This record gives sequence, structure tokens and C-alpha cells, in this order.
Amino acid sequence: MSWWRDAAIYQVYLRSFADGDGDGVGDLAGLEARLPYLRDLGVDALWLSPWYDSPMADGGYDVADYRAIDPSFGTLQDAERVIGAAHQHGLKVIVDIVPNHTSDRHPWFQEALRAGAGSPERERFHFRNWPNNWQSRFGGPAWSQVDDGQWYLHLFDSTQPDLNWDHPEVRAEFTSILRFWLDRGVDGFRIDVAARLVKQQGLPDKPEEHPDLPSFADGKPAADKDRPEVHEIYRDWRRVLDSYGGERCFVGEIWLDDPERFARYLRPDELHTAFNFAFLKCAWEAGALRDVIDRTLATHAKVAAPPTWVLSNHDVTRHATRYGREDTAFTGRLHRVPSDLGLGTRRARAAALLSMALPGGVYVYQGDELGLPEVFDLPEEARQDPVFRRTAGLDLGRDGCRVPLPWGGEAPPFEFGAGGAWLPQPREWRELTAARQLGDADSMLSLYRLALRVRRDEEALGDGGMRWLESGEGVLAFERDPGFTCVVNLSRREVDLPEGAPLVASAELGEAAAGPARLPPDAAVWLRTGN
Ligand code: TEU
Repeated sequence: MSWWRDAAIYQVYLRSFADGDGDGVGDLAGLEARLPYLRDLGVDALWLSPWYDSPMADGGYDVADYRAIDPSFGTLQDAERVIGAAHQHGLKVIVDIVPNHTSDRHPWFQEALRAGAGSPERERFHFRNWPNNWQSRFGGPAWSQVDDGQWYLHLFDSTQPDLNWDHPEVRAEFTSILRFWLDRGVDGFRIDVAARLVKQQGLPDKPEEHPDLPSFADGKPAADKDRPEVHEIYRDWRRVLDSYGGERCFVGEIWLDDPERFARYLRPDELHTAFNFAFLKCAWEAGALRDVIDRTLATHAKVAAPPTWVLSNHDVTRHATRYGREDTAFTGRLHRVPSDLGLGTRRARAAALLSMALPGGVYVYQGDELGLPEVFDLPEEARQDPVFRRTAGLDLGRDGCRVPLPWGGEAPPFEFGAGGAWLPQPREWRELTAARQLGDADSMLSLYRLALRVRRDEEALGDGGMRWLESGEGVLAFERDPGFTCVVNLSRREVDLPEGAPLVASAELGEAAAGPARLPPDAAVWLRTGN
């Protein structure tokens, strides 16, 4: 079976992972030094957020050169060394590819500015004499004006001009970029904004826009429609990827609510997998989760693609914080909503076991394994996410889930590096450092390490089928073959467990008067059942 069908994939947000050269920004040297930590954590693969040469207006999702590494991260040689070292540790490497837009510093955009209105250089982007009513996903209009009066389209920041995917040179350039990295041994690509590359012909106004509402504030995508022509691109890309042989994969970032449209990307000649954002967004509520799980399985079954289970990433409020709120669904980033972190952390532990027990692949965003909460009280001058600026602070943005990792020690920067951290870490994180958690059998890190090891060893886990078991109100219980049961208690009361030997539990199990143990609220357990 192909590794990507059931892989546990760890997302490395490079500039916040580990700093090797002491400039306060994570880099390849830092990552290389921490590869043994990732191997011992028990993940199968790494997904690295963009490492390309970039002015970092959007944390590297604004690429100036797709074939060079940003100097703050290292060199191309460093990247090649990290790919090799990861492979030696048994870790696959997935890199991020950003095809929807470039940086405004990309030579193509610079040439387009110089060449002027009506030039062929401008045709690689979307230049117009007048903007339409589209809104940027980061707030504000999706158009900016250049000196000669023309406007260019940017679905994100104004420093991220959208490419024109009807242009043959754009298509050729990206298959060449894929080859460049495949030649260097990467095992796959995470495709940024995968559903949006192709725009509607003529770029007509969208009737459903609310120009005064930043799209981030209500969590709704600007327009939840993709274009059918985008699938040709991925069929092309798939041919390139397959020509390299081996077991390589694509994972699409596809925020589409419509399961039919979503599944089209996972047809056998397109992408292998896509992030399950329906699961990420779902409330900590048994009925809602069960619905999402059922819908996920049904959607993927039709195209024989493995589902993925995602709780957090570098764009959303960390789930330890989300799950401690009264409303536990992710409907958009909310910043001034109180959270009971104790409760959120208990639920995050249970959610980790749930996500790792379901059929398919699972994603771990760096710091999930430490139970990191969202950080809200960052000083304004430290904030770098363009969302903060573009919404005039209405949405504080995503910096709060990107605070550099605490590795050890008693005070910031907690061994992130020798020279501070580009975003300040809370003092309380001394309780959450990796070093401290390694020495504590009850820590989040110990739970992740144990669960990932068991997940790898258990034949029942990973890709395959599952069956729901009859369970009480507020309880999710399912079986997988051979001999594995997962029970998650989302109710307010302790519940009886079915027969079985506990393999991993997210909380201490209660004593039962007779028979098997009992599961406390907001906890999950894996049981070995049958013979
Ligand atoms: O994100 C695309 C995107 O649309 C998400 O940001 C999503 O809409 C939002 O987070 C929901 O709250 C990708 C990258 O993951 C993100 O970091 C980049 O900023 C963005 O593309 C532009 O490249």
C-alpha cells in the first residue's frame, strides 16, 4: 500500500520550528538538528511550508523565486541536505507549492510593471483597466492599482498578484518547477489554494459579495466556487509526478464545502489527497462529528481516495483553544472569545486519538503535539500577518498560531534558538516545552508519541474501513479490523467501556464496580478487542 494512504504527516512551519543560526527565525539548520525529534515522535512524513526566496509579506506564501531557498532559511544545498537527512530518518518530505499567485517581487511581475499596459508581460497576470467587486481573502478589495492606472487581481495580499492560468507560459513554468523539486528527491507537494487557480472568464462581478465584510471575519470564502478547467492542470501535474515513479503524492488545500466538487480533485488521475477542513471546522459535538466522519468517508469512497484528518494548521486558531470555548466550531478566527484551556486541552487529547484512529491519513501541525494554545496578546508591532493590517486589526490574523516552538529551558526563547524568537512566546510555555514534556508520561507529547507508535504498529489503523458501534448519547465508538475499538466520550458523564484491553487513553480511566473500566467526559481510549 502507498505510504500516503495512511501517513501521519507533520506540518513544519519553518520560520517558527527551530532556529539554527540565532537570528530569531526558524531555518533549515534548525530543522535538520531536530529531525531526530520528529523521527522519535513517530510521524511518517513532513510537510514544509514554503521555503522559497520571498520578501515574506505572507510568511513565504509570496514567492519571488520558486527554485531558490530564502536566505533566512538557508541555501539550496541546505534544502538538499535536509531532504536527504529526512529520508535517512525514514521521513518523507512534502514541499509546498504556491501556484495561485507569485510575490510582487517575482521577475515576471516586475517585468509586467515595466512593460506597461497591453504588453504580453502583463498577460501572465490579471491586469485590467477597471477592477471588479471581488474581495481579498485577507480583507479589502482584491485589486490594486499600478502607476499607469491599470489594476491587477490579488485574491490575497496586494503583494501576491494572481497568475493567469490561461497563459501557456504559466502552465509550462509550474510543471518545470515541479520537476526541479522532484529532481531533488521530494516525495510530494502540498498545493496552496488548489481550487482557485482558474478564474471565471471575463472576471465578472460576484453578486454574493458583501464588500463591507472582510471575508475572514465571517469565515466564509469569498465565493465558494471553483472552475472546472482547473482539473486539466492537475491531470497534467499528475502525469509529471507519475513519470518520476516511486510513491509520490499531491495534497490539495481545498476549502470547498460542496463534497461533490471536492471529490473531483481526488479522481484517480488528479490529486491523491486533500485536507479535510470539514473535520477541522467541526464542533466538539458527537452528532456533528459523526456526520462529518460519515460524509468524509462517503465522499472519498466514491473516488477511492484516502481521507485525511486535520485539527489545526498555520491558518486557524489552535484547537486546544477552540475546544475550550462555548462554541467549539471553527467559523473563522475569533480573538476575544474566552476559552477554558484545561477543558480545551483534555478535548485536544481526545481529538488526537480520534483523528489517529480514523481510516486514512492524519496531519499534525507543529506544536499540536505540545498542546500549544493560540497566543492572543502579541504586541501589535510584532504582528506580521497581512490579515491584521488589511482588516485594520478587526481580525488579529494568524500570528497567534505561529509563535515559535518552545523546546526547552525555563524562559523565552525556550531553546528555539540562540537569538530570541520573531514572535514573543508566553512565559507560561515553560510548562509546555518539549524537554519538559518528554520527562512526563502524562504530557501531550507523551500521548502523541505513544499513539503514533501504536498507530504504526496496529494493523487495524491507517487506511481501511470502520464500523460504528452502538453507543450512548454523546459517545462515538467504532471498530476497526482486526480487533481494535476507539471510544470517544463527548458527553458530560462517565461512560462504560466495551470489553477490551486499553492500548492508549487520553485520560485516566475510572474504576468500574464490575467489568471493564469507565471513560471520563472529554476523553478517548483505544482498546484491543477480540483475540
Ligand atoms: O491559505 C488559503 C486560504 O484561503 C486560507 O487562508 C483560508 O481561507 C483561511 O485561512 C481560512 O480562515 C493558503 C495558505 O495556507 C495561507 O497561509 C496563505 O496565506 C494563503 O494560502 C495565500 O497563499
